[in-house]
Amino acid sequence: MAYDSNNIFAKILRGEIPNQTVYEDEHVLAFRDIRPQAKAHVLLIPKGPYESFEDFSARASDAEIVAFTRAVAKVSRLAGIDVTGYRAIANTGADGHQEVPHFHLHLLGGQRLGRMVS
Ligand code: D5M
Repeated sequence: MAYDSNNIFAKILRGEIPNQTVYEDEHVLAFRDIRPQAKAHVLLIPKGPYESFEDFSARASDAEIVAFTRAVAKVSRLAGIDVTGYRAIANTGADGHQEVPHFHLHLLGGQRLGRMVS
C-alpha cells in the first residue's frame, strides 16, 4: 500500500501539528503520546515515509535503521521511561490495531508495568 502523507505523524514531521518532542536527530523524532498508557509513554518514529515495521525494515537505509535502533535506548533514558526496564511495542496492521499508518514504536515505562495479556 502507498504511504499516506496525510497521516497525523507525517503532519507532525512537517511541523503542521505541535508535539512534545523528547529527542530528535537527522533520522528520528520522539515525542510524548497524547493518550499515555503508562507514567512515561513516548512514540519513536523514523522521519522517512514508512507505513509499518515491515515497510521500514524493507525500504529504510542502513543509516536510518541504525539511527532508529540506537535511539530506543537513548530516548528511554532521556524521557524517564527506563528506570529498571520498559516495554517497546510496534502495533502493526489491522489485527495489531495500528491506528496511524506511519511506523512508530511505543516506549512505555516510568513504572512497574502489568503483564501483557493480548
Ligand atoms: O497508536 C497511535 C498512537 O498515537 C496512540 O497511542 C495515540 C497517539 N497519537 C495520536 N495522535 C497524536 C498526536 N497528535 N500526538 C501524540 N500522539 C498521538 P497505534 O499504535 O497506531 O494504535
